[in-house]
Amino acid sequence: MDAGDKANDKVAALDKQIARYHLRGQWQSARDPLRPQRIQRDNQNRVLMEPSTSGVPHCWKWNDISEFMRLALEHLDQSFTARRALIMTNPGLQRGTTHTLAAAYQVVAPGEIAWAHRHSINALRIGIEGSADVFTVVDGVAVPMEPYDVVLTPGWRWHEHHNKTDKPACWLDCLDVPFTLALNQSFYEDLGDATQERVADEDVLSEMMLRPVGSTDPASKAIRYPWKKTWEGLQRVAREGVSPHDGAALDLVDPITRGSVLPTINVSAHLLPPGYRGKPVRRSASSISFVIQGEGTTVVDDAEISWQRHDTLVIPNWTWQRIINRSSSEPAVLFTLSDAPILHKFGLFRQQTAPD
Ligand code: GTQ
Ligand code: FE2
Repeated sequence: MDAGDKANDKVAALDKQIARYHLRGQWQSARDPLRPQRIQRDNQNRVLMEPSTSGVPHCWKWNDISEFMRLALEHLDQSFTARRALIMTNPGLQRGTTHTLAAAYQVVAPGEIAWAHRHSINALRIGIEGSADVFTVVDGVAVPMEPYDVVLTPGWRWHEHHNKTDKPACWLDCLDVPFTLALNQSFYEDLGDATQERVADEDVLSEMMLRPVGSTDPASKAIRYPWKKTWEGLQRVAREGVSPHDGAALDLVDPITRGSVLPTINVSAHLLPPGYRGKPVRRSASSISFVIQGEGTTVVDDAEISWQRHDTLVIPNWTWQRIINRSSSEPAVLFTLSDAPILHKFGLFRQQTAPD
């Protein structure tokens, strides 16, 4: 036994002793305590560590989803749960679509009301099948959800959903469930009544223009981003210039802060011209894309994900992606929902592009 072994024995004994005091020596992990899971060397042979990817790339197909929504309508009593939603669980995660965000397709039967509740979790919806008679009531105001409108229910706002048509209505939900649960900050309340008392739109408008002295609330009351405006904006951007990575792209923003629509979720719209081939990019943010029209392929690390209208695909954090429009005649259009606002707030957002 040499001196080194003796020292090791002493360290092992120390490890055991301190464990009884709920302590762990930093020296116990062979790797750095910062514990990123990908260890590499940079071009000067220095240690370079990166986070692992949470979850895997995956695409949920509209063909499957629409059939399951039909069955959910057939088999589920509306009072069974507050919402009839198909939550997309990432095949590589215990919960969530990404490690921060959860997306779901939600269906509401003709004449049905999904009762009023509120939660600290932030949520938004993208209309798929709907009309002016499909609406969410947010803090007493009815907000119509037509196809591809984006409707927000920021944290702790009362909301209930109505379908006053004779056909099932559906939309895509996106919520910051895994993020809020990881912080153990999930608060929830039922209103008790199915529906809220309505307030006049004018009251809300005047609230938007006036702010009590001393109030620091920077949040605007903008709740609805009509598709018509988004589409006009996309076409304008497409004429002005197309990004090498994201097609013609624009962010939906809060009209007062000019920041993301929700504190945790950014919404961007993308138009890929016919034959568009994006260059590789990777971001520390994770994202979920919903296809509005067209057909394409997103190459994520080594996986090729083909998508078409109303499919939803997930791009995990820190994976290389490049996006391709497979059609040589039709544009492809997508919404992308990302957790980038969380990362920006803490100075953690990173983006890398590949050399040509
Ligand atoms: O529509 O209020 O997919 O509260 C999950 C939780 C939708 C909603 C979901 C919800 C909602
Ligand atoms: Fe909700």
